Amino acid sequence: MTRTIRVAAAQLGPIQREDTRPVVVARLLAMLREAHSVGAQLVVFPELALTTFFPRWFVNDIAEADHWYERQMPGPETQQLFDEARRLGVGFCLGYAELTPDGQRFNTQILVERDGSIVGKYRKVHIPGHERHEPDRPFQHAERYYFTPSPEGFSTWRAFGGRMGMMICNDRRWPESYREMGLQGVEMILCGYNTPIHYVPDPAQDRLQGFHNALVMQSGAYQNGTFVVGVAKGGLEEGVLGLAESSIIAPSGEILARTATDGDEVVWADCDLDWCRNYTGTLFDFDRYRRPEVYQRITSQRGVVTPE
Ligand code: CDT
Repeated sequence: MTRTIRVAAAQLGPIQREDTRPVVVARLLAMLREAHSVGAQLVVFPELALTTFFPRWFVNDIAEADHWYERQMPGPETQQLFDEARRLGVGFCLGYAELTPDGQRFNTQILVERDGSIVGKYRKVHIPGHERHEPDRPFQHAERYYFTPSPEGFSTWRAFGGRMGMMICNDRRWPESYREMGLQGVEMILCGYNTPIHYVPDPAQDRLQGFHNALVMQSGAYQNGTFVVGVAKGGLEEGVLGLAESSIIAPSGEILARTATDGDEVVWADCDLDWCRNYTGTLFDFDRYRRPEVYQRITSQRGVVTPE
């Protein structure tokens, strides 16, 4: 019996500041239906999929930003997505800004099963950018002001007939993210992203954004014998160009499907989860070949310490 899941990457084009939740949810619903019409069982949406990427603006009083966050999930404006998922029998993964009842702010992603139930919630671990207003920048990337880094780390969930994991945007650049899930037997990692093409601290990296995006996700997939589904919010959003190039990557590291535009676009691939064993049972048989006893710096040390 094969464990093949047809997964869709539902890339979003830009969401402008004035776009309301109902307008955005209608776009998500259209892609959910399109993915269902081609037989997808799971639809992956990007990071912060309900709003524009608001950390590009700074507000002195963070309460002024409360309207970008969800206090409930599902809430009155997102309930429709859950209802439609249940009606169609298609699951989804959705990124959004979360404001908890005790006032904590997280960059969050949920996994919803085909019956409309939430099976997993992940809060972003690696928060990039800066904490304070940097007026000399052409645009802000103040994620470290708007979001608390999750203390919960990386989990995996049994769902869609396999073991699923989640990470968000900047997490995909860190090998620890994949390995934490690899050590839990992950078979498919779902990752939404918002990646400005212009990297303000070092513009020499701008031309490499697409290369680095593929490099980290393809190597993370291969080195951990897992599928990776990377889904962008791309295109020109409030004057800032975001990388598109959403992709579905096999445990071999090969790209199975990739978007061709930087707008709303659905691409899909059939993912046989048993393919993972070809890697986790051979070259990357962790139990046989890993050497955690000589990797101690990885968890005991944060920054670089140069030996004398
Ligand atoms: N959203 C997000 O995490 N974006 C980052 C941009 C890094 S530059 C501040 C990324 O890694 O793509």
